Formats: sequence, structure tokens, C-alpha cells
Amino acid sequence: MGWKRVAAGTFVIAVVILAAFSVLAQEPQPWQLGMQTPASPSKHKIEDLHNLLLVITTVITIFVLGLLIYTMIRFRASANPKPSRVTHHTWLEVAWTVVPVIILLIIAIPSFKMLYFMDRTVDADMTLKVVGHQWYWSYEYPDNGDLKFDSYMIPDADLKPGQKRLLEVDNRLVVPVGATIRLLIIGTDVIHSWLVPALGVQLYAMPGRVNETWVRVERPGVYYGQCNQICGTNHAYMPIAIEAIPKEAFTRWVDEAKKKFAQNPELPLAVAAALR
Ligand SMILES: [Cu+2]
Repeated sequence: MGWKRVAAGTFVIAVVILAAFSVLAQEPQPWQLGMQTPASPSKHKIEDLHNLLLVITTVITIFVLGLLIYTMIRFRASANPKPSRVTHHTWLEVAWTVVPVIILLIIAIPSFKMLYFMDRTVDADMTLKVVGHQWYWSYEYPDNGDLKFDSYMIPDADLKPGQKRLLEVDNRLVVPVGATIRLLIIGTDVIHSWLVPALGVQLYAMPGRVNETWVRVERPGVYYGQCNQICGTNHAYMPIAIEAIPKEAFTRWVDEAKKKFAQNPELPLAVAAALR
């Protein structure tokens, strides 16, 4: 067998393994390391910053550990019957002040860039309002008439096979893939927090204040999240499930959803709630 065939074979095997891993990476695996597979521009930046910080932290930890071991051996009592009385070393002190400042600057620059990148979107294709309640989320689509609905967790007893416990909801938040979505997040009672790891979104839902961020889902699929601000007894039972679908399918979904969630404006709120 020629080296070209060996190289080609190796290449094919590598591609197959990589493809298998990228499929596996969509679903959580036992002993999986790292974060959820990024599915939005913000999450890519978060992962890049995380990887940079991981390198910096590892180097610092190994350096400090090395210094400790060196000091313990080199300056041990048995080898130094007369201990050193040095208390000052100007250049050393300048160095251990300046070097950390430089390291902090290296961390601060990409960190601030990312914060401003995630802060607000300029050209949004659509706006989505996320409202936190004790203990469920409701979603509003102001660009699509008065479409709005509540999203409750499915209790353990009602779970169908394949549905994820504590993560699946009755009405998923449906969004179009590839669209830049402005997210307006508020709370109605206490502070909640809307966290979706794979999309790199985490924002407080504050009563009396609208927080803004944005998201662009890159791949079709279902993304799960949870409230991550302790908000009361059922804090653990207000998950987030987002379904990203192609734009044409989204348009069809909006038409159906408008009928499904149509509300009778004549009906007093308390009656409507009782009927639900
Ligand atoms: Cu909560």
C-alpha cells in the first residue's frame, strides 16, 4: 500500500471521527468536558474568552506551584541554619506589580469587547419579549400582532418518552434560524434570570426595568435553559425550551400560533386565567 493511500485512509477516518463527535456534541454525554456546543455568535465569543482564560489560569497555577515547591526545598530549615534576612527587592516588587497589571489588561480587552458585543443589537430582524413570572415564562412577539403565550414546565407525571425531565415545557419559544432577534427581558413579580447556555444568553428579568440583549440562533434545533436567579419555591421548575426552525416554517408557525393562542379581549383576566 502506497503512502498516498495510507494518508487518504487516515484522512477519511479522521473526518468520520470528527463528524461523529460533532453529532455527539449536540447531546450531553456522560463524562463530557467543556461547555455546550455554541449555537450563537455570542456563545462563540464566550467560548473563545473561556479558552484564553483557561490557558492564562493554567500557566499562572503551574508557575505558582513551581515557585512554592522550589521555595520549600531550596529554603528549607535544615539547609539554611542561618535564615536570609532580605525584606526588600525593588525590581522584584516592581515586576510582581507590573506583570499582573499586564495580565489583567490582556484579559480586560477581549472581555469588554465581548460585553459590548452582547449588550445590544443594532439591526434586529425581529423583537421578542421575555417575561419572568413566579414560576413560568411568557413570551410575546410584538412584530406578529399580539401573539403571546405562557410556557410552563411539564410535570414528571405527564412526561412523554424522550422528553427531558425539568427541561421540557408545554409551549416552546419558537424562533427563526439565522434571524437577529432583539430580546427584551422583564419580570413581573420578583427577579428571575433567563439563561440559555448554548446560545450564550443570560439576563436578569427585573420587575420595573427592561433589559436588552440579542441572539442569532445558527442551527435548527431545541435549546434548553433554566431560570438562574433564585426566585422562590418553584425556581427549579420554570425551564426554558427554545425551538429554532427555518424562516418559512416560522412564518407558518406564527399563523397557527396566532389561532392557538388567540385571546378574547372581552374576557376579564381572572376569568381567562380560570378557564386556562
Ligand atoms: Cu428562578
